[in-house]
Amino acid sequence: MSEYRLHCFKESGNAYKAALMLELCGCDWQMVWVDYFNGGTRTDGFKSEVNEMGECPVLEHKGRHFSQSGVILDYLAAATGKFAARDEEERREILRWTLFDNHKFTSYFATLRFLFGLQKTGETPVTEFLRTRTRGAYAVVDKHLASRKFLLGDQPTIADISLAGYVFYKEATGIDRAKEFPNVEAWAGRIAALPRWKHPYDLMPDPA
Ligand SMILES: N[C@@H](CCC(=O)N[C@@H](CS)C(=O)NCC(=O)O)C(=O)O
Repeated sequence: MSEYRLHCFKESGNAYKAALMLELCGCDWQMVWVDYFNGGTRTDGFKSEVNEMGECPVLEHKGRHFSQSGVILDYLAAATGKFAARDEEERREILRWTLFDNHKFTSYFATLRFLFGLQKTGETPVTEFLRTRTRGAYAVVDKHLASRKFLLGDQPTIADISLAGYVFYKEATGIDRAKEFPNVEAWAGRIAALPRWKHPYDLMPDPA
């Protein structure tokens, strides 16, 4: 058995944050596929044995379970020493961007993609609301990245890995990222150029 086990599925960008970190750090890890689209995260067994919150990702390491991608990234940064804060100020800055990501940057985009790109709801008041909120969050990050290579400066940290959760999926959202948010587009290219980078659909394949 691998040192790390990650409960995940390929469509989950939140799970991708953890999978990408494990892969970029060269960790010995394996995926435990979760059948999310058939209710796999909502069963009593999953909630009692894996994660009471009923969500992926969940990281197993040394007999412990960790949920919430931000916590998993923090744990792995401490365990590997990679993509970590170098001082207290950076630690707070990583926390600031990770909270913003979980509340807005990932959250609105992921819900919009789920409805519009995967469930194919078509245009509804909800998708219009989510697209407006996504554009607002992306504009904040685009402006911040106008003068930096990565969120904290020249080096990527777990803050970048958190915000990168959903930026490589291509399902329709009605947003043209390259045109509307060129700095986010360029930053995503820099993440994809990191050694060992893989697309979420290659990193977390469905079981054979
Ligand atoms: N803030 C959480 C979000 C996790 C989350 O929303 N996971 C989704 C998959 S992307 C999930 O498992 N949802 C289960 C459900 O809604 O039933 C994190 O960053 O880990």
